[in-house]
Amino acid sequence: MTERISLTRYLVEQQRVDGRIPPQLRLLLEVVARACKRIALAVNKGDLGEVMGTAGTENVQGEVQKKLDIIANEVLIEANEWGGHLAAMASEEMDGIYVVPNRFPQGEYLLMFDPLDGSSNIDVNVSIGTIFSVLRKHHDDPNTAEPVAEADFLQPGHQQVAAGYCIYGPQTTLVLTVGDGVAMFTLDREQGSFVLTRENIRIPEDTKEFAINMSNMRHWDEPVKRYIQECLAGKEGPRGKDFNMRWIASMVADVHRILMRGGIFMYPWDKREPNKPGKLRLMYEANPMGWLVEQAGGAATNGKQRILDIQPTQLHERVSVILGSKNEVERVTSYHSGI
Ligand code: P6P
Repeated sequence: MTERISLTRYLVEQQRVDGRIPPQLRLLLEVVARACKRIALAVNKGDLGEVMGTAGTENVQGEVQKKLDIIANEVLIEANEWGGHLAAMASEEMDGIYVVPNRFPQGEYLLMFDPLDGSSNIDVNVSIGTIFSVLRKHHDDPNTAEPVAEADFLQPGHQQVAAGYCIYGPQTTLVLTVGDGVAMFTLDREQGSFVLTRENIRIPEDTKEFAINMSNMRHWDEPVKRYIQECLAGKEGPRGKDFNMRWIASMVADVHRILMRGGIFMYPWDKREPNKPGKLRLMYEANPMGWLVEQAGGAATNGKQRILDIQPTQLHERVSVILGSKNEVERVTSYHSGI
């Protein structure tokens, strides 16, 4: 039987190939992977552990926090703060940035994460996941002595140096890019390590499967309504083919399906909260997922522009998200420009 390549060996060999993964970034990615293994253990306990239900608190988004949201957040903070690879972290579950305490050395990277995305699915045993994104602290002036601040995080998504997610489903699977394609690592529970199971993942440019929360249809803007109505019209309609629909209400699970077999995922702006550009967060949901999708040959826009080109103005900024099979994303985006 051919020996499986571990995550560590993959990262070391990638570093040898093109130097994309300097030692500090390799350490960061291995520490995040180890944290995800610990989160998986907590998630897998379910009712057997003291981890289910709500924590009785709200996050900065005003959302009720699940116990596991807080556990996952603490696991990621504790795993990453001492290694000397990070200057600071930011999380959906924390109002401001978390600067690495003075008792530890500071590194050059910034780590952002949604520690447990899809947490509305925790109590019903549906796949959830951790999403992470890595930036350099001072992208413009690496030599500055300025202390790290929230403004350092406000970089467009095309400046990410690594991004990925870990999905806690029937398998625990880490999906990662450092800018040279997308690789997938499945947790081998007997060894206790992530092993390479797929690389150079590609998203088909066309699809017959869309993912959107249809209950919001009456609130959508016209271009989104037009696209979905054409999909629903099927063979007899302008698309000339029938479509299937999926909505797991867990972005990690919906995006993973798209990376595995294609599709389009949409969480567009809607008029329920007209002052918000969308529901999902730019820095630690749309940017990492958008880069993964692009690295796999797909596309990711907010309906008007490439998500990775959006200049953030605040840490918890929201965004409209249309991502997946390239030709479908381009079609929806063209409808937004009136074509
Ligand atoms: P809705 C989960 O809370 C999340 O942030 C994404 O993972 C998911 O795609 C979306 O919200 C689901 O939202 O409104 O369908 O429950």
